[in-house]
Amino acid sequence: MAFVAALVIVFAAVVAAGLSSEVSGSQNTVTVTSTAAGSPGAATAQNSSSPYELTLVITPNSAWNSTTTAPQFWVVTPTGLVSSANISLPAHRLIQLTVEDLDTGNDPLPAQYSQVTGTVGNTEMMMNLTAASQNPTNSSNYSVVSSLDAQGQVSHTFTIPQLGINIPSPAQSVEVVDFTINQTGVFPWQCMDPCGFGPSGWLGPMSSAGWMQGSVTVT
Ligand SMILES: [Cu+2]
Repeated sequence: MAFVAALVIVFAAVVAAGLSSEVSGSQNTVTVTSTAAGSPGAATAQNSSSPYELTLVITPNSAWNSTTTAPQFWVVTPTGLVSSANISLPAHRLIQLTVEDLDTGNDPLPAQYSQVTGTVGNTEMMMNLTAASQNPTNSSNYSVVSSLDAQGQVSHTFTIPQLGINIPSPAQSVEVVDFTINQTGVFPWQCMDPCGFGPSGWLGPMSSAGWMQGSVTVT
């Protein structure tokens, strides 16, 4: 139940961070508790004896231009959202990544990217935001999964191909995973679910840093 309790805190942070203005008074406290120091460049700022925490949020309606919106990955920090174009992570240390997918639609994607890979157990803890918002202490709203339905259950992925890391997320969900990167370098990250523009879905956000791709610098 401790993990469920932790996810309830994450859920509270999601609400505080973006879904509701009613709880703005508690935003500072909640945000610091669950998303501390995920900012680029802050890879060594957290207590190194505990997991390094990185929180990403996918906003569904960022302004692509004056007439078009698109989904966009952001890094959540105690002081707000910052670009996901360049994400810093520590090498040789357990990383706990939370992906908050606030998007509302799913798109088919290649089956291999519906698998959870590169995480502890090759699994992710997945929270159904809709169900959990109605019954947050019901543990059945939090499931550990190793794969999703490639045809109808994936909204986006956070994928680092060179590291074998693939984390698929359904619309309106929160994922929590643990992984360790035992090398240093700069590695591209990419959403593998064609959520952009054009016939292929790969134009626009899918090929733009800070939207559906970017780089991860591991030091
Ligand atoms: Cu995407």
